[in-house]
Amino acid sequence: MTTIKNDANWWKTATIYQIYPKSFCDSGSKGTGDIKGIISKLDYLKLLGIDAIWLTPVYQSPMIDNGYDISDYYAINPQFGSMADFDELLAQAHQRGIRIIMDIVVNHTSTEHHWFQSALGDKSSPYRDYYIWKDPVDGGIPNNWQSKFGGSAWELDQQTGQYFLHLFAKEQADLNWENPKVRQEVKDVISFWAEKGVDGFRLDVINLISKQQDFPNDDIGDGRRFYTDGPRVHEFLQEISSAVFQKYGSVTVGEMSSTTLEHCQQYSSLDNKELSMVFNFHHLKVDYPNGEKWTKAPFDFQQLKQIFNHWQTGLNGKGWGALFWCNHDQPRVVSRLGDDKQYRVESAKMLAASVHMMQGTPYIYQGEEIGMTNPGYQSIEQYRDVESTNMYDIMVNQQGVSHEDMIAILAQKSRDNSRTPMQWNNEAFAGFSQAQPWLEVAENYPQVNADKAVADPNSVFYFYQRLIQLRKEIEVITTGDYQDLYPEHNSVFGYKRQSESQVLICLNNYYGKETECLLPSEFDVSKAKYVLGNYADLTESVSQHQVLRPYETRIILLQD
Ligand code: TEU
Repeated sequence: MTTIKNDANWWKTATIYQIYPKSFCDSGSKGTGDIKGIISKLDYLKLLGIDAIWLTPVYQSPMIDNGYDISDYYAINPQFGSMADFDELLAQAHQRGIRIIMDIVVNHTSTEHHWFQSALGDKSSPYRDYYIWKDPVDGGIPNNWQSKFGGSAWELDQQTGQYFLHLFAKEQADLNWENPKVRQEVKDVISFWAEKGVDGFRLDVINLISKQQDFPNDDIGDGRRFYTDGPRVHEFLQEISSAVFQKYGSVTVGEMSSTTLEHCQQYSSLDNKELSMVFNFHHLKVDYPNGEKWTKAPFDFQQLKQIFNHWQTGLNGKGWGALFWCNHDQPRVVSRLGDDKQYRVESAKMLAASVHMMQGTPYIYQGEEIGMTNPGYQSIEQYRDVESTNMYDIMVNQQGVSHEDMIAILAQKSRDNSRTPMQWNNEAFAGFSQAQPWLEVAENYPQVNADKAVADPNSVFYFYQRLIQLRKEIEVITTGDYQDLYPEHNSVFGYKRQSESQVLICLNNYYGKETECLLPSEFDVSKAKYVLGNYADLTESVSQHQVLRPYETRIILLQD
């Protein structure tokens, strides 16, 4: 039996695997995944070699936003199983040396939460001040702030005539963090899960919790500058951290929406006063021309390199970042930046190496390790995501975008691209469930599935397994500084990591055509060796002149 090592910094050499339970594995025939299904796949995850699981929300929820609308923080949604199932998952994972990180959504609750139900329509409710209420301005909405899912961020409470704030769906009411009782509730919730033995927490949109209290109209934007990295956010995080995270030794990762490097240096500062590490999304906006997500566009390669450079150099020695391409809100990276047809395997591996060799903690989103692709849905009826269906309505029915154009945009940008059922094998419904799944399986499951990947030594799966091992074997991957070697190159993304005793170079060709580059002249190729690549025939000796084949990646190590 493997046990969990008691090492406070375990997460600096760890790789974390994200599970979206609704789409991972159905132990029965509901068409939706569950906790028992996850337990049945722990050996698969052990083989991959991951250190921890980040479990997206499994709490009681009406599932308007698939669990990011929590109606009871202390209960498991029966759709996923019972508290006994959860306890079993925790025990079984720990037995295999795998830690569990829970998703905590405390910027907002579901409007079905009993706090909100009591607050709605009753100004004298003890829970009224748990939420953010404003009187109408000029007979209408209090300001022009926009919901992240489209439309106004304010919804009218008919009975009292006041509006409540919802930065996400109207069924997700923002909590009022100015109220100390709310902060106490949050501490209680997190303590409950920490007491159970949960190892850490992923904090949903945690940099949005502190709103500028005059709630001004935003003449130049959608309001985000008045609540992103807001006035009291660091104070609030320090309060929660000293009361709970530090007490239990929990690892924490904050999801930071539209944040800045300066704020992230503080959120994840090495003195551990706030959080262990941060997710930022700037590198995933390189296909949002002028910041616009809802348009079909190629990605900006130069911008991608600049963003990585900015964050890698800026966090080194100051904070800690999460390394990732995919999650349940992002399209599949092999479809987005790679070639999901001719070079699916090569480009999936190259993209993996490009982020796994950086400084930070890598996250793998379910299915990424077998190179799963976007499903290429052709009809609006195939989508389930609240953001996608809202945006379809706004853009097609209100803004006059054509149905065909919107279908093409959704096929590139929708969050459902990553939420399709995990492809386990070539049986019906990809082995995800015995019944029709809640969201259609991608058609390529007979070719792209976990069984096939595990049986093939050259699969994407074993490449990820090797990357996870390398992080534990080669110290410079964790500690080294970062330098972009070819900032001007139009197809190579190559960087150098350097510590006192090791130098590692990671070369990546981001395109389907052969290209070349020169290793830096001070790099002594006679002492260097290839550690990993995605083509079979890498020679023993490393040459200064590097010719990279389509989507080729090469990891080169030099040590004394
Ligand atoms: O997401 C936060 C968030 O702002 C986005 O990733 C969002 O989905 C995207 O910008 C929309 O274009 C988190 C969760 O990861 C997401 O699933 C939830 O829907 C959201 O918070 C609300 O809880």
